[in-house]
Amino acid sequence: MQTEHVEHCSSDRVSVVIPARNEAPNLPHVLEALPADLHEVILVDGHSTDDTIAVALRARPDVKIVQQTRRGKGNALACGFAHVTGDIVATLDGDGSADPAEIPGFVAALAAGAEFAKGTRFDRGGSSHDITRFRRIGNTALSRLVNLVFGTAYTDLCYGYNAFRVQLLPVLDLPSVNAVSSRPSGLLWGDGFEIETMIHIRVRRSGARIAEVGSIEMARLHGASNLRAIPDGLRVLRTIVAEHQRLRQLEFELGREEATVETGLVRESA
Ligand SMILES: Nc1nc2c(ncn2[C@@H]2O[C@H](COP(=O)(O)OP(=O)(O)O)[C@@H](O)[C@H]2O)c(=O)[nH]1
Ligand SMILES: [Mg+2]
Repeated sequence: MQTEHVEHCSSDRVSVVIPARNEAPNLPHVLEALPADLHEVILVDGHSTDDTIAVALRARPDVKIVQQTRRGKGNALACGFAHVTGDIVATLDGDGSADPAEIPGFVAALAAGAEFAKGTRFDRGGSSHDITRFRRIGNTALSRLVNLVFGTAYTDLCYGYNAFRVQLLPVLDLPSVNAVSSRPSGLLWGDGFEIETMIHIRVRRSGARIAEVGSIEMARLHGASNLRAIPDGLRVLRTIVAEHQRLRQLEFELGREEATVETGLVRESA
């Protein structure tokens, strides 16, 4: 599927989506550091048991609070995307690890012609003060695997600081926010930390212009990461396999459609 290439114009409205689960001590820092002139700031609460919502509203009274429908960062992002009304979506974490002052750099990459500006901590001047050695090795290996399988040139597969044009939302085809999971975990595939991998593979498949943007990840300010390196790393690995199968299935269906049209077997009533 090829997306229509859309040119950036300076009047583009930037919507910021911030997933947050128990980030009350970190949110004032994040929200107060956001650049001026944003179209909207959407905070997706992950059933927080602390003061996340109250603190967010105090720090930024115009913040739009969205309650996520299931669990996990992926579901949080999908819920946030469903409320976006701007032209550009920027995603950043609410734990203080992502510098909001980098948003204009992402938007500039879109202005320069990219449709997806993908943050990288490992190229273009980026770095991380947050990632562990173990996670870094896993991320490098998984990035290489995706590059090999999907022909991408990603230097940081599992990073969620990105900006992209809203026209790309349909190609992400994320799990419906209204669906109910019958799994004991309460998650659908794509609801967890595999979300970045899913997005980066699907964007690639859409044919969108992708540009990597260097980003300096700071250490999370307070609290602990929700990510569990081994189970979540395995979810990423399974996502790569599942996306490869999905791609083959889509290509098979496309090929069958084309063959049907070519051989004149298409029926009016179909
Ligand atoms: N709404 C929501 N946000 C989440 C969830 N899990 C993680 N987050 C947020 O996603 C961002 C990144 O998560 P974090 O735990 O810091 O993972 P890490 O950065 O990969 O170590 C933070 O802002 C978290 O609060 C969730 O289940 N729901
Ligand atoms: Mg973090």
